[in-house]
Amino acid sequence: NACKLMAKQKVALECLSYHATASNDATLKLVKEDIPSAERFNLYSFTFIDFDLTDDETCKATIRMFLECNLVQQFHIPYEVLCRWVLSVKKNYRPVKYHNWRHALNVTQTMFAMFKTGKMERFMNDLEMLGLLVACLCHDLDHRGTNNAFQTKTESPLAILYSTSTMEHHHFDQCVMILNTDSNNIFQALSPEDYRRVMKLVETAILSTDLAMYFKKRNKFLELIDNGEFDWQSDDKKDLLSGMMMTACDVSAIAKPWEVQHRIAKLVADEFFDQGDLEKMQLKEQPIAMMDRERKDELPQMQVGFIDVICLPLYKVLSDTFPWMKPLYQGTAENRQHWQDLAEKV
Ligand code: 5BB
Ligand code: ZN
Repeated sequence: NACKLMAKQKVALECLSYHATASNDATLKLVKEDIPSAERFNLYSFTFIDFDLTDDETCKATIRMFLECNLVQQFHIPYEVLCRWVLSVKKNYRPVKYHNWRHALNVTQTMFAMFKTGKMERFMNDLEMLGLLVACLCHDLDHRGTNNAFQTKTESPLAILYSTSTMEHHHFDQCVMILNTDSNNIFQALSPEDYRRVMKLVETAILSTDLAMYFKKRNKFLELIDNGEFDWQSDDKKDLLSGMMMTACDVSAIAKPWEVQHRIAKLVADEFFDQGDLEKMQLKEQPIAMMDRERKDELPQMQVGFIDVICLPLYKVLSDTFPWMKPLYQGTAENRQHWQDLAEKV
């Protein structure tokens, strides 16, 4: 445990040089500005796209979702604190190719669209909706563009601190750190009981974005569905449902219109290749196919595999159980065809 303490110090020092909360100037500027309507941002649609939004507008879109769910009023979130928190979260994403602030926004927007257009709101109370939106926005905080296996292989301080779900634990830590920073605590008006509950919810939701957790939860979820479950009220059942929804949001780029999916897949691939380069140079190791630039021809086939093994089964069970989620299944099935066509061309 002396080891863990040292690791924790290293992580803290590393982060100190990077972490920053939003400036007062930026916060007050955002506070004064108008927040455009949800329609203007296309927030209710599963085909929302962030490409044409400025950084400023991405913050406003985020705030619009919290307003639209009535969470600001319901939980007495001071508006200035909400603005500062959104800016701080944005600031604590790194400019990596895929796991950046834009990814966080897209994941949050899919959760919002699931609540509203997907009609999942009826299974959640207000505190759970607040927790899930916060979890989505924070779920990849301080991502370095490298995965858990890389942390383990390089014996990074983070891997010493957390041996499983390494990065996900760190994302949650970062989330807590921002909330605990002056005037960033959007949960400040909550009762101690609600505060504890929402933090637990956020933690469970962020940890469930580890793919390893997803496979564990998926089997339990399928068992419930097979037993004809339709009451999602108990805490452990809602944990399962929330976990499935988090993963469904996390990979939802796969369900976007083809041109969008194609462009995002390139970003994912580029980030994987960057890790592969690090493995070649630092570790003198041969990276797996997915991270090997030399094998980029195999990308379409890998996307088909990703869709068949992870995405389609998830969207299938969700849309069979909750019919308004069908657009996610539909979009993914269409993209599968496109990737399959490309795979056969080579
Ligand atoms: C994913 C699991 N991994 C441990 C081994 C590789 N697989 S994979 O074969 O399904 C795969 C997925 C292979 C290549 C991929 O991308 C090539 C560009 C992907 C892939 N992953 N494709 C995507 O469009 C996306 Br989005 C992702 C998600 C990356 C983060 C994974 C987080 C999963 C949360 C449940
Ligand atoms: Zn993510």
